[in-house]
Amino acid sequence: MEVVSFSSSRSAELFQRASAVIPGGVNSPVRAFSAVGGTPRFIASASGATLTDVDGNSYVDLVCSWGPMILGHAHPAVVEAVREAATGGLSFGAPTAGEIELAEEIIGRVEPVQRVRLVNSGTEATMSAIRLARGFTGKTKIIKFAGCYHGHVDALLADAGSGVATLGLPTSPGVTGAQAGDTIVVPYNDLDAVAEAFAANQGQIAAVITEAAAGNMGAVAPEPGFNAGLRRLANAHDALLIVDEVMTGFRVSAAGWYGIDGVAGDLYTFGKVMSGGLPAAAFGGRADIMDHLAPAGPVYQAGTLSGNPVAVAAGLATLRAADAAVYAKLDANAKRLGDLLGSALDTAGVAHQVQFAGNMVSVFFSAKPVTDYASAKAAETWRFAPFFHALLERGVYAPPSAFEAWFVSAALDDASFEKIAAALPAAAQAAAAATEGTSS
Ligand code: KE4
Repeated sequence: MEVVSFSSSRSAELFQRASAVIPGGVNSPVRAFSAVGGTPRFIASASGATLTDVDGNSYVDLVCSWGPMILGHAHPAVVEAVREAATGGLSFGAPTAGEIELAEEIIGRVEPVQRVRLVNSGTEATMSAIRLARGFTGKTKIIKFAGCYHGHVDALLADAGSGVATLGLPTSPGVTGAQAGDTIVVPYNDLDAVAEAFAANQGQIAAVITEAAAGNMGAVAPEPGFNAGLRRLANAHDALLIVDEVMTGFRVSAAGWYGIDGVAGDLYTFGKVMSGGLPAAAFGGRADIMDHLAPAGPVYQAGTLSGNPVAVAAGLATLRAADAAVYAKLDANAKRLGDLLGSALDTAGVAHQVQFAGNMVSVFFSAKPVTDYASAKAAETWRFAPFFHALLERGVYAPPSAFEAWFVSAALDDASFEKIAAALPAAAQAAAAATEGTSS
């Protein structure tokens, strides 16, 4: 498929103007295209599986706002629910019936969740879950996995210390050694490293936090038995298991990753899909733990807009429209995308892995499977930028980073896949032709 005349001049103008008033020109770093270079596209509107940018270019959307838009954009039932809620008032700072319904919807889907607290972002959910785990257990240390991202929580912006079981080091200026120092970072899919960390920190570990299936190093599924092993180790060491389903929740099945592996966490974090694309997220879990939260208990947590009625309406409408047919479509669309990616890259003769974590997909330019962050970083990531831009110029909007999952929606149709299939040969060729150090 030849490149149509994709102008991005209006996006470029807006990016320049944005950069004068917003750090990096964006309100979340990944949107700046820093990992792939070029001009981020400023989006004017979206409908179904299509994004339209300010230059009038349309794209098949494989980012879905980083997960939320499982029904596709501007789904009529969701837009109507938002319109109706908004005409009744935008925010009250007082409880509403909708918050109960959303909590009940989550509880009804994820069996280990008995109580839910609504918040405004995944970061707020994981930050609060960590505080609650520490408050409930009276212990301070947290185990997390390299390559797993749980939002920009100080305690979780930590890298592995010198030894597997040693204390974490800040990954960002502004995070103090003390804040990162209670976090132990170990390799993903490595139960021995987790056991070693517990043994070296006897009686001090409040919780292990893990992405139910990793999506933030690219899609890397937990190896068979990994999550069950975390459950066993947490039990053996009287620690909590926090399962971060912000990305997988209500996407990879009606019950998220729990619906796939049945491993019960003590606490869960949710976001994205349950928000319908508006600012809403949640954490929840065992009643005996959650009831330690203020005002029922002593662990403080609060939020002016938590449970916002318009965001709750969007989340409820999304979850209620996400029936078995939608989840079947998501799975089928992920497989169809993966098959097209694999076939095009095979034809171009470039070593690659198309990997799935449920219906989350990623492409790694690696000759062997990626099982953790070290192997994700060892891939020929310099092939990704030319691959990404060749897709973008042909109307396919993939995540602008080699370390992200690709997200399908139920709105993808034959025309969407024809456009993806037409763009892939040139993109695969661009990846094959890339040489280390030349791509942006
Ligand atoms: P937010 O604070 O961005 O709503 O959620 C943080 C978060 C927590 N847990 C998991 C498993 C997540 O994937 C996220 C956020 N995901 C990224 C995508 N890699 C959001 C995109 C962005 O940062 O702009």
